[in-house]
Amino acid sequence: MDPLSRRRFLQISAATIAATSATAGVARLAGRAAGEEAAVKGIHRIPTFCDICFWKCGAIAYVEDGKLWKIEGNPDDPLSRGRLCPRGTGGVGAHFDDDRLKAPLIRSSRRGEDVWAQVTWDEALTHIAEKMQAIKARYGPEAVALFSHGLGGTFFKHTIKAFGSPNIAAPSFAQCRGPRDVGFHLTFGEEVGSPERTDIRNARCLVLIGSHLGENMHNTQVQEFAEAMDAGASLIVVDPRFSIAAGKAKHYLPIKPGADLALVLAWMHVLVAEGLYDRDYVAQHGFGFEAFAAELAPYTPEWAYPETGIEPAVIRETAREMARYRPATLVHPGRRATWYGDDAQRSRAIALLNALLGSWGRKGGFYTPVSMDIPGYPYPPYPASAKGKVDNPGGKYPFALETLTTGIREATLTGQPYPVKGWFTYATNLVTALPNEAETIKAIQSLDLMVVVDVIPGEMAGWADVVLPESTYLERYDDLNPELFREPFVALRQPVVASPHDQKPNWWIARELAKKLGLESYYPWKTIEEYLDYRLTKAGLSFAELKQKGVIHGRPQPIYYEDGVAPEFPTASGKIDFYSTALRDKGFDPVPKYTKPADPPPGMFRLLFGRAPVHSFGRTQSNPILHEMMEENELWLNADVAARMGLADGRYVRLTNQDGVVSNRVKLNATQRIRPDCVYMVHGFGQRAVRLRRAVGRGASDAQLVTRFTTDPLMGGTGMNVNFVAIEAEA
Ligand SMILES: Nc1nc2c(c(=O)[nH]1)N[C@H]1C(S)=C(S)[C@@H](COP(=O)(O)OP(=O)(O)OC[C@H]3O[C@@H](n4cnc5c(=O)[nH]c(N)nc54)[C@H](O)[C@@H]3O)O[C@H]1N2
Ligand SMILES: Nc1nc2c(c(=O)[nH]1)N[C@H]1C(S)=C(S)[C@@H](COP(=O)(O)OP(=O)(O)OC[C@H]3O[C@@H](n4cnc5c(=O)[nH]c(N)nc54)[C@H](O)[C@@H]3O)O[C@H]1N2
Ligand code: SF4
Ligand SMILES: [Mo]
Repeated sequence: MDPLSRRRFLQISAATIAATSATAGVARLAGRAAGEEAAVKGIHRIPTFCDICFWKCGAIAYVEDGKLWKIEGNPDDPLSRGRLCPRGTGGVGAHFDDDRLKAPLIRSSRRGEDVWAQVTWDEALTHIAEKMQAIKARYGPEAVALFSHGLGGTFFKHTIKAFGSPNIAAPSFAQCRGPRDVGFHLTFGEEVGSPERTDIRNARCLVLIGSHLGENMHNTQVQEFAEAMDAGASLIVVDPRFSIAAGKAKHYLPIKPGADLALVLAWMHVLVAEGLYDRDYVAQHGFGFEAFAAELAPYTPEWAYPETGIEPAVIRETAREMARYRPATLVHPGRRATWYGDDAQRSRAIALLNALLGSWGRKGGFYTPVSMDIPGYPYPPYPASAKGKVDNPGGKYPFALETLTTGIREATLTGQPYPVKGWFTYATNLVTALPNEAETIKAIQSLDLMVVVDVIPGEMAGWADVVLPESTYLERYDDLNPELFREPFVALRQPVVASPHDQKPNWWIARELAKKLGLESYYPWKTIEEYLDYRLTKAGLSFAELKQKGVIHGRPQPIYYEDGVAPEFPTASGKIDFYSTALRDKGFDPVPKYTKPADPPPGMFRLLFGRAPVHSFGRTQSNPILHEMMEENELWLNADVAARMGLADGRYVRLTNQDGVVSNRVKLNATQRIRPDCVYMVHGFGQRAVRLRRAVGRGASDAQLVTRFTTDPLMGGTGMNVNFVAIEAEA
């Protein structure tokens, strides 16, 4: 494929068509025909940044007479560079959604039953504060845990810390990027972070191991991916499913699910055995290379072949391809790395492969991120907790870098190491985000208080005692975003329209709750504007200017070793740990070793899942615009297998997992684009919340079928690709 058509494919298939139809949907909701906007007079352009996922792309909202019209990328923003992904464009649907939560609710029946009383904010917050004080009096403040995902949780974290609880967690660690960040931390002493410090734009060879960029729509990465392809970069894609990215690959490796560590070990074996690795870089920065190299000896491509299904000649050829372009060869670390339970070691192997290629710190590999220095607000110190965190008793998972959601769930269920009696959840749907939903529901049923702050009446809200309706991101300020990125900048989220009902922004809710809890000294500021202005002024910046532009840029700084960044490796040895004494000292393999994952039982398939370009997790299925673009998910099944089973493409099937859980009906996509030993679906569908009228019952839920998980012994991540399903045609 020539570079131009490659680019067109990416942009058109993944972004432009979807974005165009999103614009049409917006126009319909706003009561206009698409394309008329140029003729409209008196439109205000208000910069802000997106919150349909956590990438935080800078955007410009167009508003006329207080009515939201459309949203586009802010050309001045380094993350969006003037373009939003289709979800971002469809984000206006979040404002217009007629199924939104409109006022605070208190349950007037048993948990899980749908009987509610609408109350005032004062009543709701008084009720919550009383319950929190009762829990504190009986069990201590640590018995209230906060689950919070994304920037909007900043002020809730502040209130809960002031209350005295250190138990604050997000699924983005133990259910997502945790193992990756731990694997890289153990190797280089630093994490990959979000946005990932991947220099995709300048990579001359890009290796994607299950990172399905193009379906995984993290905007900057997808744009840089298209640029790298334009520039003729060589692409190697490893995925049991022929993803959108695989369609652009020079080498597509349809690996047996779960065997990636075997492949990476074999690649490293070839690089070392053939002397193709970056000897100078390794000699200068590496620790324990000899011991590492000795461990690799048995992992030949011939050994890896039966494990991975990838032929030895292909393993050698792709290893040489990576060596050809080093150090501008980027082996992407992935993002949702919670696959099989050996994930931190697999991620460490990916880190080591990058180390052999000399790509960490180098152009076309991993840059060193920079940010603007914006001082925090000076609050009183938080009370110290005598008990400490509840999630990881005795440091059971010694390399957990963040609090474990599933650890808090475990403590809630067992009362060990101490009881947890209140859950406060902000912008996270634990019923679908955590594996084994029955455990989550059991934990919720044991609580004295369950508060959900959300924008829609989703599944989590259904389990709450108190539901607090938040203003959407288009209707509120959030904290500043001085992003760690390839260039320093600070961005502002600000309201572009008013909330349509009695919804309130997070900062207001968190502050009012703190006041009810007698913690007003933690909120010396009266309004969020005052808070933002204080921080910006301390940094020598202007709030007025940021409001007007949405983004203020800092002075460019070097981001590569070759441009003067000093290599620093805050690891056990102070160098790149090819051999990890930190792991050895805790009884783990100092160099990753491969263990074979279990095969599916006869007649069953491994359940795999991922993203669709037009949806975010389970949070957009009821957005009127994005719903129209994709109403339900499909089940990918190998076409030969489907034929053998007598299942025609397009018919509806149901899945039963190894524990007897039966899915909703889901449409079959019989395709050659997937291996015969696994099936695949997009996460976030099959919702049961009846108040989400558009989403309820559409498609099947991977989350309901993920009853099993394998916990990563290093850091407590939950490997979720370990479930098997049987398929039956719908009667
Ligand atoms: N089975 C399975 N489990 C998974 C995954 C998977 O693919 N499959 N993916 C994993 C990954 S990678 C991640 S990162 C996590 C994600 O897990 P979560 O962060 O829990 O994602 P969602 O399930 O989409 O839940 C987000 C919730 O926030 C609400 N929300 C949206 N906007 C706002 C807002 O402005 N304010 C408030 N207050 N609420 C808002 C949504 O309505 C929704 O209820 O899930 C993990 N778990
Ligand atoms: N549109 C959109 N984009 C998103 C999100 C979203 O909700 N919507 N969420 C964002 C978030 S928080 C995350 S964490 C990322 C997740 O996206 P990624 O980290 O890119 O991918 P995963 O969800 O880990 O895995 C999905 C891919 O891995 C493949 N796969 C499954 N098992 C294996 C295996 O054993 N080996 C290999 N090599 N491949 C395998 C699947 O076929 C699929 O292509 O997406 C981000 N981007
Ligand atoms: S990647 Fe898309 S959904 Fe996520 S913040 Fe950017 S525009 Fe919004
Ligand atoms: Mo994630």
